[in-house]
Amino acid sequence: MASFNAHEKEYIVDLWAKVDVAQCGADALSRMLIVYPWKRRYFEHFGKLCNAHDILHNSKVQEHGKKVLASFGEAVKHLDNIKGHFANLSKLHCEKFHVDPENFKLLGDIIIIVLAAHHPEDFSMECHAAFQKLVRQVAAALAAEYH
Ligand code: HEG
Repeated sequence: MASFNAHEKEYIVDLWAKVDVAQCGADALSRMLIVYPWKRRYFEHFGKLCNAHDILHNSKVQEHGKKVLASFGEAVKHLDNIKGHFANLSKLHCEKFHVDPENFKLLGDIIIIVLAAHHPEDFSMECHAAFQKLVRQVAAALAAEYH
């Protein structure tokens, strides 16, 4: 995995310090479930997810979105070992949650959109490029233990 240079690290760490993980996490997961309704099947045990209203008012979606983005945020603290950091979580998604790893790329793209929407002033070309690299590396790390 390509490493992050000092500038990329700075863009990532600086923006991340401003991110409201609960709000952006809930926003990212809700958007995925609204825009791609067939992804709802992974979360059937969260209760009613029939339409956008259900999704936006489902407390389990909000909690899980926060959990996922907090976990994503751990990558910011482990920029030099993203693959190692996510090895166990990759196994869990493969063996227990049976999530198709293509979804990690999709959610990564949605996370970028949500971060840019919440922090438009910060989202320069350089900031975008650094986060694009980060979401790709997290997606690759989460897919790494699939067999
Ligand atoms: Mg996953 C559980 C992190 C993408 C579906 N996800 C979890 C958990 C974490 C996590 C920390 C809790 C693990 C545990 O119980 O020990 N997920 C995580 C990250 C990312 C991601 C960091 C990508 C950035 N997850 C993801 C995607 C899907 C998905 C794209 C499906 C489309 N995750 C999923 C499911 C569970 C988790 C179904 C179990 C939820 C539950 O029943 O509580």
